[in-house]
Amino acid sequence: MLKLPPSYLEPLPAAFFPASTPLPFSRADFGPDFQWGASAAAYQTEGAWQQQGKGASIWDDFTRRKGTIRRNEHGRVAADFYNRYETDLDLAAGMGLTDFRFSVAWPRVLPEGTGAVNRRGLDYYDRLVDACLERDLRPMLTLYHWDLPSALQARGGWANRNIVNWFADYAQIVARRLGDRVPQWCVLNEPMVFVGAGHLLGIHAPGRRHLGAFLAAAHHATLAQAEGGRALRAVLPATAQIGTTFSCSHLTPHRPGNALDEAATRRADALLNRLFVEPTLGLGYPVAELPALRWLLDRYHKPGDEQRMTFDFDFWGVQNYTREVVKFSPWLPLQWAALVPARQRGVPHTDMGWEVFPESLYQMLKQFAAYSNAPRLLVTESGSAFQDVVLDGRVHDVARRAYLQAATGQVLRAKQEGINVGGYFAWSLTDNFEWAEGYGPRFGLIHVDYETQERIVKDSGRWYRDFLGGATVAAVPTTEQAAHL
Ligand code: IFM
Repeated sequence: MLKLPPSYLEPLPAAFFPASTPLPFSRADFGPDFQWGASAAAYQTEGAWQQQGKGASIWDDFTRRKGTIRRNEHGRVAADFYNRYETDLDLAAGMGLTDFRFSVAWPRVLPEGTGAVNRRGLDYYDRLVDACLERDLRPMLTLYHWDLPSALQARGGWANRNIVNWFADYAQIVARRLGDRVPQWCVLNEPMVFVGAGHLLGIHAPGRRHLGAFLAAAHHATLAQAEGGRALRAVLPATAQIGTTFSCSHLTPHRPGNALDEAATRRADALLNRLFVEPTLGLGYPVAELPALRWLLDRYHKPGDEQRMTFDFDFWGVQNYTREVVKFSPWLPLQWAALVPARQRGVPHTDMGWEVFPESLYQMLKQFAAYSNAPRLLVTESGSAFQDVVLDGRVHDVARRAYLQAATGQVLRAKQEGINVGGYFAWSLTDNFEWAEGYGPRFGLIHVDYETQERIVKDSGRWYRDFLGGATVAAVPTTEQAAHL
């Protein structure tokens, strides 16, 4: 018998419907130039891991190690986007999206990370860009969404300072080929995640658990972020928009007013929300809140790096999924702060275990916009994972749809307060490989049957289409209504 997930059976909790949503609202409230997109990433969607000269990436290696990924899954086929991109772009265009964000797999272009270019790899991205343009989808290209060439990992990867030059060279190879048609570029995807989860927690590739490797990788990613921006600017047309993306979460203390928890929250904020942002502005690292960063400065920082870490990005990509609640913890030496999981707090959460808290997006837009020289903001990722069921050819993903409405409402709230936010990109266009969680969590607006590769636009995707077509979000649904959305 078909087992229905809770979001199909029970009314959605009030967390999905923040009272702060500026109702009613429609696309027109965001203005004619607002960008409406969906995002994707190479390793999570492309598959084709050995096709047409692609080299190995650290995710090809990491997923081969038993026990690293749920059910030992991997991205060798994924959503087969490499072979099915035209179908997926047709569906994206059918939803009325104005933009599509994808990433380039570095080892597809440079199988050894440096040196000989794999022409067929670059040709693929050339075709992909043209396919976007043919459908009136403005392409946004991310240079690094975590799939480092294995050959570079063998030389130390992000822990080796030479990566700054390797990355800048790669950036220019891609920009020289595609710069005439790609108007918007993201240098890195969420450095805090690939540096932290990959080098300190060991739960993402390359699977290291080493404080020194973490600090080295953090510094080199910060340098590469700015150097990558400069490398792009040197070869792209003057009209190209160059940005980079940051993961972020609004943070609140577990016990408001408690001095230890409040201080722990400030430390966690420095680590999770400020570490990679402030150096770009010339503010350096948040050493006052995170004294452990002095080791980074002593060991890896060279004269002139303060300046090298700066770059005047045209936009910052804000990537938000939840908030975090922080408490003091004497056991975590880097920040003496622990995140209290949503399950432990008994609050509504997604399939990732992340609290449903759409207002976090508003809070983070506000926090980033508060820097005096902050560039334009784009929400380059926002979304939610819930279990889906295919019933008579439809996916009634009530929860994801409600989350999408709430998140876009929070963006409008920020915009109406004067925050310079110019776009919203849902994560993700299709279901895909969710890193250490494998194929379990589904974030897509489009359902993927991984056996047949059949696609179904979910109700969330249908709602996005209607909204982009002019439909109004009229009222905060009551919980009873929500069950029948
Ligand atoms: O799937 C990831 C994506 O690769 C980076 N940002 C967060 C998403 C959800 O975990």
